[in-house]
Amino acid sequence: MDELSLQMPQRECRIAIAAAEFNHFIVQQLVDGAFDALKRNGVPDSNITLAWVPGAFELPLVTDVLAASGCHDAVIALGAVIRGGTPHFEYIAGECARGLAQVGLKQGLPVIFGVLTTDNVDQALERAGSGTGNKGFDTAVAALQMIALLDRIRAEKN
Ligand code: INI
Repeated sequence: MDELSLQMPQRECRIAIAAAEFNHFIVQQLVDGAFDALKRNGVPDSNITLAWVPGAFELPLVTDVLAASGCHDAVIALGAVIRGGTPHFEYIAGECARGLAQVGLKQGLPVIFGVLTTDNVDQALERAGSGTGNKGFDTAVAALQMIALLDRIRAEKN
């Protein structure tokens, strides 16, 4: 059996983060969590590109451009879509998730979904806290794990 377990990359990594400005007070905490996880796993700030977009709806396009640039090993998309009284939430959250999934498949690069979709601000804050309760931190770990996994699968193929 050839088991490919989750590991950290054995090489230098370059990471792009696309972050939505909407609900900035939450998204900034996700960004901080992602930077923390990347630093703890040996990725220097100089290897990280951070691009702010107006809202979650804009994340797929900028993620696509970052992924296509060839300058990054993974793109992390961070945002916070919070349910209001209208169907707006479903359109923004749905299109954002769909668009990001398409970018990853099209570009063959890990695109990591770090967009909170919550019913209220309290639920979002719970997921943007410090340490292990921070989804930004988790997405950065997932990005590195995916880079390592794809490296090993692609090396086996060659
Ligand atoms: N964008 C978000 O990132 N989160 C939200 O909760 C949100 N709400 O609720 O409207 C939101 N809207 C803006 C949207 O993402 C676009 O920036 C805007 O529609 C311009 O295209």
